[in-house]
Amino acid sequence: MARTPLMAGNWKMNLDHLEANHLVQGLAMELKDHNHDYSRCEVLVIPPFTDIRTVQTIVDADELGIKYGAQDVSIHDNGAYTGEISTSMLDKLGCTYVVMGHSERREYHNESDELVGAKARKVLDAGMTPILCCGEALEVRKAGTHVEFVLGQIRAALAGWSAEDVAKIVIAYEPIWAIGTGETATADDAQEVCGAIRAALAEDFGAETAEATRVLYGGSAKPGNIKELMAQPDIDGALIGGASLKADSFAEMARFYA
Ligand code: 3PY
Repeated sequence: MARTPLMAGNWKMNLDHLEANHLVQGLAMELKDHNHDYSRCEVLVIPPFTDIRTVQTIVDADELGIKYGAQDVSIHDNGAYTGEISTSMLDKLGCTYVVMGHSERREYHNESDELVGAKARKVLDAGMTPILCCGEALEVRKAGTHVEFVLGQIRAALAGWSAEDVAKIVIAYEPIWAIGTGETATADDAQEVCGAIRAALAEDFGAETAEATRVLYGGSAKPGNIKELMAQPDIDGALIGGASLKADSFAEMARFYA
């Protein structure tokens, strides 16, 4: 079965609810003006928690094809966890995707592979799709052990998972040295790791699962490099930072196939 490409905009800690409103309206307009075919590329925005309700209202009111999700989630259901947000809270707001293990959370919040795996499990059990991030730092890349490192992150997070469940998740490869630096991995660099991820999924969970699981590239993806990235056989979309904050750039990336 062919994998549907996914263009996901990670807004990080940017935009208040008024700015979110403006961006989503602008994005919807851009996509509509170009007759965007959502069956050829899913479009997902991932705002801060405080903007989700605003995004939901716009998307529902105009029955837009744009999907929305969250940047993180708690592994707890409810209770005394100050500052945390549960899967059921996100699900009730209509979120369909949740990111976990972004390198900024791993670095600033000491998130381990095991915690990232537990978050992915929680999200899947709540009926949403996890976007599990992985990626190496510059030292690891320079040492030439990046493939091993990234596969280690994924294998630790997905230990004990069934092939059926793995096929439902999205994996996002984001080399840390390419995040917010303007440096992009070349399409060949990105394909090397995304291809290795798919080969490891085939080895661990079988060819059918590897064929079904979507693997995204992230890290300074922009309109200027998206076509080349999307031409790679194992890249099924992108997790986009800065370029997703502008309606025209993001919409242009979602139309990579045009
Ligand atoms: C980036 O493109 O910089 C990202 O971190 C996307 O998640």
